[in-house]
Amino acid sequence: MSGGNTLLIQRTRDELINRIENKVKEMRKYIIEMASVEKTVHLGSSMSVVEILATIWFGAMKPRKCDEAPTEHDWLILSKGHAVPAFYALLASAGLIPKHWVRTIRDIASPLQGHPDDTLACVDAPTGSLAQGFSFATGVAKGLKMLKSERRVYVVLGDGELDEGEVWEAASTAAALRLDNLTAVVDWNGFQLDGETHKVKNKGDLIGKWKSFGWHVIVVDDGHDVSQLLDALEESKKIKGMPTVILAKTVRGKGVPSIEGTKQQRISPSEAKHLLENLE
Ligand SMILES: Cc1ncc(C[n+]2csc(CCOP(=O)(O)OP(=O)(O)O)c2C)c(N)n1
Repeated sequence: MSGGNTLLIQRTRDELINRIENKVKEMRKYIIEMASVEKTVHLGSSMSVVEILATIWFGAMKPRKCDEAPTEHDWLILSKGHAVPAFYALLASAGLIPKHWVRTIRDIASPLQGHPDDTLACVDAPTGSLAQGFSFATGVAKGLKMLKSERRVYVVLGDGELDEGEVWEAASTAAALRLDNLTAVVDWNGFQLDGETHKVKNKGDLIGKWKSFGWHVIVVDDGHDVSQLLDALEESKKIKGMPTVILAKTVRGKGVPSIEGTKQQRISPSEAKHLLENLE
């Protein structure tokens, strides 16, 4: 490859990273805005997954519309459905829902409910009961293979979610079916509702577990680093004959100092308002 080409590729990549980082900033504001009007949103869980969702959507998936046939787009399934504010923020920053909708979150009449609901365009699967989104993703990946579609499935899980037996049932099925069109990303923030994941139920050797289930494993040391995530997602597309899991180390509550790196999910509406006023 000529030096000029390498430079061009580097510049295109830098521009992409820059674009995603700008989306990330915008998404964080929307999430805090949601927390300022509705204190029950899972703020910590949403803030930890922002870069993961933005990098999948803007950096790995083929640009998509929301009204395409299921075989004609890559899928994104948020198996940790309680973090849906991050997904709504993604849709708002992509211009796929009106921005003012974020202030209606969880209102009984709002299209933005507390968990993903596929009556909303661009929600590929209704989730919320942990692990079910992952099983669903496995089924979709198998379906796409049967239809000889080139499309991929991305599914995002929490590390606490891995306590669900159903996750491992689906993991062994995906490996047995050699679903190399499936990329799972684990938002490895070290916390679940009751506290630190290793104290609630020791997860042991997570890397070894996924490997022994027949998955290609990639560890991302900083799951808030868009460049590292992009590399991992690119690598997952090249793996043949087995599904890939990306274990991305993140910080729960990233960007909200009072709850960062804790199990806390909520801040007061006034703290949210204050944060919003001071965000860049
Ligand atoms: C089957 C099931 N059991 C319990 C819950 C309640 N619940 C919602 S969030 C959560 C913790 C999830 O932790 P983790 O997967 O680590 O995600 P994080 O919030 O850290 O992003 C639980 C137990 C649920 N949604 N589904």
